[in-house]
Amino acid sequence: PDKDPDHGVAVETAPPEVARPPMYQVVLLNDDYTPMDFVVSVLQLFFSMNRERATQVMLHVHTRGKGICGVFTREVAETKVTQVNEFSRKHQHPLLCTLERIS
Ligand code: TYC
Repeated sequence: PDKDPDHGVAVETAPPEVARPPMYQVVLLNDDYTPMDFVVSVLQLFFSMNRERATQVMLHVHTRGKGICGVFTREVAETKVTQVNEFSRKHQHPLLCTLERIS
């Protein structure tokens, strides 16, 4: 039996090419009716933000009109958008979020 099967020959291979998937921002939109507390809860529930960060993002959206909740691959971003919009409708609030492709 061969106790040194590679015979000491080093073969250098090129590093594997790994493609980065397209990324999508989930963008939250302001409206005049959704209570601030509800928006903060949504950001905590669906985007794993702590209360302090969720409040910052909510106030940014409230004053600037829209804001980024997070950046995800397409399937994850689409799922977040659907979950937030269905949750808002279920609670009878007009809160909307959308998806924007980046890079
Ligand atoms: N503008 C809303 C209010 O004054 C609060 C709000 C913030 C609503 C962010 C939506 O994405 C939003 N009650």
